[in-house]
Amino acid sequence: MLRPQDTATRERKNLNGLWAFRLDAEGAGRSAGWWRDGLPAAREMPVPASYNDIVPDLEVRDHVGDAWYQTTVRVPKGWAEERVVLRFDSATHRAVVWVNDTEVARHEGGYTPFEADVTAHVTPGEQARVTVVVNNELTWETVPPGRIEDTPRGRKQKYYHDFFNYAGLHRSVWLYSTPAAHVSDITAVTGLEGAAGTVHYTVASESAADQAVRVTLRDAEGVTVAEGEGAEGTLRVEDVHRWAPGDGYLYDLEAALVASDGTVVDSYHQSVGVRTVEVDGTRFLINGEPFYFTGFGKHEDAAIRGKAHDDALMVHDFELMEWLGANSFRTSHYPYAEEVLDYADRHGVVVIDETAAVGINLGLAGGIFDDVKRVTFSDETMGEPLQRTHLQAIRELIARDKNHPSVVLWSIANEPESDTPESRKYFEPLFAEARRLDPTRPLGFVNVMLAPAGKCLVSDLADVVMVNRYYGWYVNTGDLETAEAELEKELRAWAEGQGKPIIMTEYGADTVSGLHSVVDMPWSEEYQDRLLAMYHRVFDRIDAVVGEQIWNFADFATSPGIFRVDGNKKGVFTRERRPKGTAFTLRRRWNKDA
Ligand code: GCB
Repeated sequence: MLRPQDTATRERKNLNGLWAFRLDAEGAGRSAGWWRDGLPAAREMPVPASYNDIVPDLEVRDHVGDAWYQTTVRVPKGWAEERVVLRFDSATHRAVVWVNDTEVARHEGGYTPFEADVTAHVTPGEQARVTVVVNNELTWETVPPGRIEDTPRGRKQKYYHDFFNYAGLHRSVWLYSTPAAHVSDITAVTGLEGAAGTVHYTVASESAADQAVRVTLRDAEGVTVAEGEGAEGTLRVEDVHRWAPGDGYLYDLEAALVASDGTVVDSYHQSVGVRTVEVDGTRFLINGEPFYFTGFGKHEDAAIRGKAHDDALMVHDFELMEWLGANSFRTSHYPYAEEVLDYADRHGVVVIDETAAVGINLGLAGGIFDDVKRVTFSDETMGEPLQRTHLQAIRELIARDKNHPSVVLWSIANEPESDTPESRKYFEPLFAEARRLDPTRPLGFVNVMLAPAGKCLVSDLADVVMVNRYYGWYVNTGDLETAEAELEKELRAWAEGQGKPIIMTEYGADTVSGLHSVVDMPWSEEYQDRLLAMYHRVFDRIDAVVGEQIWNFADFATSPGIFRVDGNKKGVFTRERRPKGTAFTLRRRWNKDA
């Protein structure tokens, strides 16, 4: 699905702003037809934003069920001959959309876009009413999964992941136009042949028989460097400027649909970074050169706005990562806004791109997130329906992000159960589908401490070993000496057992900003600093370790619990993005000039 663009043949109108809003825990709106009659007793709600923290009311914060949004938009007069499309960059976790009285779209999954051709339902020059009901329930069939409990105080959402279940319209909403005949998808796969680069392109379109595809590749100065005819082909660029970590050089691939008389019917611009990615033994290669990941697991998370995309926050986070010398991050634990990947493309930041499949592990849940111990994979819990949703989530992630040069590795789940035959059966088809959809990128999942080297039955399906480890925090708490020995032993076992590159995708310690101690005291700033330094010593002793991504970039909101003090505090920055002491140590490790 191509994103809305302003081009010579397309226009877009952003629908962000204040919408009418109404929670509907009883589900009354669907039977009463609120899309027809308007939202009763509505309040105003910003889009994009999570609704949870906007209103100082626990009923809103902990709402379970439907939330209705409504606005009106005037369709530009000039779109009379055009195809008109309504697009949601995301709706967390699912939505039904109406334009005026007609249902136009339904979508499952909170972090990928969806759209509807609404040409037949709107009149250019006139207003249209847009209504969307967003539902935030997590069940055994959703990604991420969860469970709803009936309590005397109403329905309560339980889930098995460690971040707050923010919901609402988190990203932009667009109305946009395309010509009736239009380019509908572009795939660009790049390669290197010595100093030359290749761009294999495939352009899908809905077009008439006498219309042909023409592609033009321009460099960053706008100079044409290659041209092609037809829906598929390979372009060659001599002396190519490669996309590389720290050098986000992009070419512009214009795909045009051209009529037999030479008229350009539609034109779409796709940016392309020419680079290769591969795994060779225990090395992770970008453009044939070994790459070492430094950076973080992050969250889309901030005060007030929750999980909403925000350009100011995004640029600030990237600037802080650059200040530290971080070269990469993981989109833990869901696909981030597309603006984030665009920024990473332009700035040469490397991304591990993850689905929203987090919490597929009831072994972790017992006692921490849940009061009862349950079996992860079963007909009563996580079974085939979840697997189907997960497959769809993988398809939508790869379809959305396949052209981003910054994305070098897919992560198809975070910390699932992976040490049982059932888990292997669950994951085999997921790996197969991801490989079929994108044979060009390495593939992996993030392994949990409960399934260490030798016990994990899923890792051999992956190209890279990604592990989250908490030696010195959840185990060996306060004892960094034992933690160091245990960590080294396990990493060596992974290196010998798998012979693949290892990325430590999480390690860290909860740290209260301003708490100090002269001894190894968990929660203090010094303990975080010393724990990270201990991990770094171990990584530097093991060749197969090709990456270190600290948990977490910043403190973030979680559901309330006795393990969390106003959220998870493993950030190197506070939630307000103020540095903890360890930021300065990291800056010296990662940014050799600092
Ligand atoms: C993990 C999870 C992450 C948690 C983290 C923690 O392993 O992947 O979502 O926030 O541990 O701090 O416990």
